[in-house]
Amino acid sequence: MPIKESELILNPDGSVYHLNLKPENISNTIIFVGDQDRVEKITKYFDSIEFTTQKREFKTQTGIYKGKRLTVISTGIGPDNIDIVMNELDALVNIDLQTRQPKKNLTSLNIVRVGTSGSLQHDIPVDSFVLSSHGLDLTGLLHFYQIDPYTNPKIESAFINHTNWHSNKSRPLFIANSSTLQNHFSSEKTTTGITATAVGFYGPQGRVLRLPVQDADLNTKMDSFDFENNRISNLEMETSAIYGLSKLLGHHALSLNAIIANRANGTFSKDPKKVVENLIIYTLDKMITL
Ligand code: R1P
Repeated sequence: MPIKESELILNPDGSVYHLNLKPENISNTIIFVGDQDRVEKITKYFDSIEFTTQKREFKTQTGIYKGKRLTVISTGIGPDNIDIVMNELDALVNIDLQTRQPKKNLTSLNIVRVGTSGSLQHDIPVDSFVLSSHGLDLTGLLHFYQIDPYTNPKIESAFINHTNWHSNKSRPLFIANSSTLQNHFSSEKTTTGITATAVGFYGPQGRVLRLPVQDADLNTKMDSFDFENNRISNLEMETSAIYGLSKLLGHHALSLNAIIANRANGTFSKDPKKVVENLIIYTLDKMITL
């Protein structure tokens, strides 16, 4: 049965609905950024750019960096956008858009997020790079899929007990990165840790302006969580969704984070643009040999 028009929506030119992309517009090696203005901060290093499009917060450019064809896409903020980006990218490579049937031979994309993030640990300072070993999903998104085979119940139960996690909130999930990409991108310049992914910027990350939060101690409890020497290093809004959907769809994913704030000691980078720039250059140079 072909996938119905209401489920896989295509634009009149045949491109996928939100990303405005056709299969030929993307490389199998993709960089995700949050901010659409960060796309050109990456592609300004390219030798050539063959394709550019933007719809809403989803800006895409594809080109050549030192002989390697790469695509850079902005995902906007949050896991809800990741649901759109991952499903539509997968459709581009793994569904025949003419027949609306899944392909027999599936393609695995390599996806690396270059993000900004706040550290939760005193000893992971601003201006450093964190490579996410796992995404700790606090968003609930992945429970809408058949995610069980990719979860880690032991560490999840330990986290639930440690934080006295409220049963009204969705069960936290620990989802691993691609070990192949971890091996390729880790170095003495990166600190490896678990990245917690929140579903919002304020309450879900413990920021109080006028609204009290359900658990005011959650960040402190995350900070002190330690499961067999695995610590939660940082907090942002996309990694676990990228990891979970990549596992489900058969893609390889890694999240690299420029630490611009340290929530444990209250510091903020004096030059956040510089640390992001440094991470971009680091990532691009590793991409060449991927
Ligand atoms: C919040 O300000 C945004 O910044 C962080 C969070 O994950 C969230 O998307 O990442 P990006 O700079 O990659 O968007």
